[in-house]
Amino acid sequence: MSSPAHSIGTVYEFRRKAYDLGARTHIMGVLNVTPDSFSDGGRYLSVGDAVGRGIAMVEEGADFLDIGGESSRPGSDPISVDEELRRILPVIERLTKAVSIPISVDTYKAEVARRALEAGASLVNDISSLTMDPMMRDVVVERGEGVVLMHMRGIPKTMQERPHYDNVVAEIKSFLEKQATLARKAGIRQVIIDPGIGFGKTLEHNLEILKKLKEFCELGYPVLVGPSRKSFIGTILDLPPTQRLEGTAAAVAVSAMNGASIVRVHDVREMVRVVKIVDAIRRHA
Ligand code: HH2
Repeated sequence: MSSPAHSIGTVYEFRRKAYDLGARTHIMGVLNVTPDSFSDGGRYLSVGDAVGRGIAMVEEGADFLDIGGESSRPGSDPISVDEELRRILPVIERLTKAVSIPISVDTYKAEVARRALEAGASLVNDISSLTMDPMMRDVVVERGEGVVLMHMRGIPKTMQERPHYDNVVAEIKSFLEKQATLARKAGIRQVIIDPGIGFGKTLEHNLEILKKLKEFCELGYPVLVGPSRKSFIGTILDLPPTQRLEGTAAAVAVSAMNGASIVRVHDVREMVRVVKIVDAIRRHA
């Protein structure tokens, strides 16, 4: 019997270019066009500033850009489809013309995803793993080039209220396997999975996920991880989001060493350097 890794493969295609996601650790640059994201909220509110930051991240070495219009930090409230589109569409339209790398849209709303894909985005990054909007699967099948399925316990408003798992890695792994199988059966060929650092997880849960990341890779899908500047780093170091660069670097290094195909980060220039070193060590015979 062939292993899942064999049947799925690591070479995906976006914007007519092949990406061997198993060959090295890829960098996804975060671009939040929001007033309230936990670490870069309010910084890229004008279209010009957001597009400029996107182009800068490509110059710094990003392989993907992830554009979000709604913060999903713990305790955050949803915004309307219209407001989310107003924030992200002009940025996606301009960035798809300005850069050649694939752009993903960070949304769980099918209508937002549909419009973003029409505007030139390739990938949908759905923090709900296609569970929050029943139309999302069809939108990705019809117009998308792939999907990121992320695990979240509950919803952002309440997800950090005493999250509990009997076995955090096994439970998340089995959820992601189920959602990925459903997505593939629906016709989504390019599936990426993400254990969802900080989404309904305690400090201990996040540490266990990063330490045992290889277990998620066993499912055969490329694994994406987003530890960047998150609160587990702040808790350990007692530092605010603006001072979590080294903590992020440590978490990114461990993720890369443990098999992540993509790391989702704010500090692109620095994390490109971190994963280059880790990948060189990994490849060393
Ligand atoms: N984390 C955040 C948002 N989207 N998507 C994936 N696939 N994985 C993640 O870990 C992830 C994500 C939260 O980080 P950020 O976008 O910086 O903050 P905010 O949600 O406040 O905009």
